[in-house]
Amino acid sequence: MLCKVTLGVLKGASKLNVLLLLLLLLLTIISLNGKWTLENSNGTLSLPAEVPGCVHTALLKQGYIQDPYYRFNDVAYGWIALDNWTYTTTFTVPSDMRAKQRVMLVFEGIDTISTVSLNGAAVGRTDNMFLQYVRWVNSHDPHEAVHTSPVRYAAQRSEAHSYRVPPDCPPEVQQGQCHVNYIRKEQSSFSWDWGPSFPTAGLWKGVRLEAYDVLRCFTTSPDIHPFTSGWSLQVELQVEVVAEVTRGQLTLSLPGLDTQQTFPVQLLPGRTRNTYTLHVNTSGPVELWWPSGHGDQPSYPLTLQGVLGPGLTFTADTKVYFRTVELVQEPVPGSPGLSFYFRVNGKAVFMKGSNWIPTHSFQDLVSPAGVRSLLESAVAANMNALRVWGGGVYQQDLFYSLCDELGVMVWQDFMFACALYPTEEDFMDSVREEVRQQVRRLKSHPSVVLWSGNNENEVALATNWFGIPGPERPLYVKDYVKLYVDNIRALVLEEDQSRPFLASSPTNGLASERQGWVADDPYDPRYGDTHYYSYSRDCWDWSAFPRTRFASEYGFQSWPSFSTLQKVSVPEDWSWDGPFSSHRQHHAEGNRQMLEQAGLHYHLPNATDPLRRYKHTLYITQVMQAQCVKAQTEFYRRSRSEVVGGKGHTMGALYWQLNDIWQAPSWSSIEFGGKWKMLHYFAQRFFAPVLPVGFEDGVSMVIYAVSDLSVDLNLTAQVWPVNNQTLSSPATLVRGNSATPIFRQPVDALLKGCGNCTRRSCLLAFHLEDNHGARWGPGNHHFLCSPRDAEGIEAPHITVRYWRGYTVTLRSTSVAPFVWLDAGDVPGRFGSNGFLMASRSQEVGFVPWGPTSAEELGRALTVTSLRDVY
Ligand code: BMA
Repeated sequence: MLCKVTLGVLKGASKLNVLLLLLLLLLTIISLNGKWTLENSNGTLSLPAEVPGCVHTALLKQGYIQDPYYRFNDVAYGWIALDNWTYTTTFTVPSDMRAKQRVMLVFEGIDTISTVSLNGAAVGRTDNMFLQYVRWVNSHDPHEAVHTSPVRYAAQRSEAHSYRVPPDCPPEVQQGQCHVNYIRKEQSSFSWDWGPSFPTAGLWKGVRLEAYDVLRCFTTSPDIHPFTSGWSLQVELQVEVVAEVTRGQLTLSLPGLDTQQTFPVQLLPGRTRNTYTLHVNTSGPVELWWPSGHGDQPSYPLTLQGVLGPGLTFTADTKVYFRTVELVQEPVPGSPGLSFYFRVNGKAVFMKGSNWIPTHSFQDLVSPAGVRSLLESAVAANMNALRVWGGGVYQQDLFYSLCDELGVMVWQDFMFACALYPTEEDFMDSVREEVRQQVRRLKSHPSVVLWSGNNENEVALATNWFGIPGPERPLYVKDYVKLYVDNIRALVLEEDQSRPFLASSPTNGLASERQGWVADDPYDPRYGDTHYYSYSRDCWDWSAFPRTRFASEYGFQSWPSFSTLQKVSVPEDWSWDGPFSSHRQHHAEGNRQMLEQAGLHYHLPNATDPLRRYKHTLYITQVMQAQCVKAQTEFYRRSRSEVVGGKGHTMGALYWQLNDIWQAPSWSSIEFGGKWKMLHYFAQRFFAPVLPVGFEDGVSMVIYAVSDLSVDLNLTAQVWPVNNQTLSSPATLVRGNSATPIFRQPVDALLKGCGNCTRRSCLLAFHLEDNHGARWGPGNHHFLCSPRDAEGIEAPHITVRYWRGYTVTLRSTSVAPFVWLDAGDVPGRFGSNGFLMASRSQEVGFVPWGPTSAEELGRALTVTSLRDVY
């Protein structure tokens, strides 16, 4: 769909409400956000359209289409992406603005292929949704218009290419569009294995006019450099100067650190970047930014004041944070490979978290509150890191500011995923500009700890995903190196030396580099990071997991809750085998895989009432997912301090995936709309700073104490129930930042010790305690058999009582595994869930996210436990 932008005559004004940092006196700004007119190619549709926005949301708001997420609408509305669309607005500019020497038209983001014209004359052409476009509109710079939809454009580019750049099309089950790798646009917008195909078009970010006489400052980006005896701050001032040569001075102040310095300034005409190094006064302590769980996130205000002659001043305020980050790849004692971990402020940090995908198909519908809620949910689940995955979009500024404030480390991919890419010159030019702009925009955020070239493209080449014949392989490897190494990496190193760069994920890192950037086996657990998925192997068997240095992706699918699905479906859709269930499932065989994995350990739902059975099936997929990801994550966390068979020293666990783009089955732990799945409650526990992890090793039951704390602890494992008594391990020194074996006993002996216990009638619960009897971390448990084979799980009588607002009290007459509270549509989350309840009462708090009442919660609340499903 062509996104052709036509602007009217320069007259009149509306005031701008958005501006990043700067400027006084020098710049006049008019926002062109608001109502534009949108028209399709043959003029049969003409409607008001909000900017920022996109064609789909404009059609939705004007009632031309229903909710695109409703039932099968994603396919029904495929026509939108095949048409060409024109956005038009008319505005007037006040005379004082017209009197300025320069008038610039600034588009924060255009999605994607468009020609921009002003008063009928083309002023620019766009082909990359990740770019900000700035056009000097005093003179005309006509371009030929490319009138095509993103889908048609991608097809034409592929057609015109001298050789095939795979994949051509997504798997059929995704019902998506082809050749997305030819267009610099959100790659998942043509469909993904968790998302619909909505190839959007539109002005997805703001539009404004800027006018100035002498100088336009467009960014300042402080960059922190530690040096041996202190800290220095590099402040970059990017300016566009109209006057001949501008001289003056610039004062940089960090009042919180008693630091101020004035620099002589000489600005040359045109667009330049000027760097000033401020040496921070370190006579007092500089407080460091730490990842969540390791310390606070203090910031210092920084002000810039420029004086460029009488009456010509500018000021800017921003925040700076101090931290260092290194990606450590060095020999590991007793192991043939290299380590792979992040050292922040000199401290090795185990990364705990997940992968972030686009939160909506229509970026203009992403709300700040939604972004905040997801990030707060991540931190509430004890995460300290998120990977912004390369098939989506570079996130909005707010995302990174919140990550700074919350202590979330960001592994930032560049937006290339699961494909090979073309490298002809116009494509590369566009990519180079994208990298430059994004690095400049984001590099002042302490949260961003890594740049990474792409998602899975090294492994796609190495393991030949696309069946490239041997003799042609060098051509594709050459393209790969050209794109990610010779261009992206080179640019990143030029723009930002303050954080590490990786070419791909997964990768062997330095070892991949030595093999010409494409390793024979990028999944080698002894190097770099790994992605590991197996849906058919029993996820309770930890020996199946790679003992990797760093797990940057792993996961299992589940379905979202009934209340989430209900919003986009009708009663006839509520069956596991029906068309709706297969339509929403974009991962081939996904529904079958979920039930097969669940069937290994749980009874599958067999209620005669179809709706009850459907709801139980959704529930059982969440149970399966939560328990599988728990098993895998606990394996990674307990592997942090040991090397077994040359493998180990795992220092990261980022499961796939945090959030959803729509209401459908996926690997997420949070549903579209923000509701936590069972997995997210589990994550809160399995990512706890101190955690007991239990597993069977041969004939023995083993418990490790995992600690992310800086302090050492003296702990015992309290294992229960054995003969109705607690069994204590001897006190063991658990060092900070380590995983320490603390308990080992043959399972047989444990069972003998408890009288009539068998694997089927008994499970082990345990927690950690210090010598004052204080508990450290959450309790944990270990199943000695599958719940499916367990004896004596009775139908629990779970009664719910409320009192004191949102506190729910549950009572159970017997042990009830996987108790699940669901508050339906009431937005909020439970404080902590007792998933394994003994016959005692338990209080669970509910944290509402909006106005609600205890009565409303009471009406919505349902309780399910494993025994209910069979
Ligand atoms: C990965 C990701 C995504 C995908 C996920 C689940 O490898 O990078 O491409 O959605 O697996 O299949």
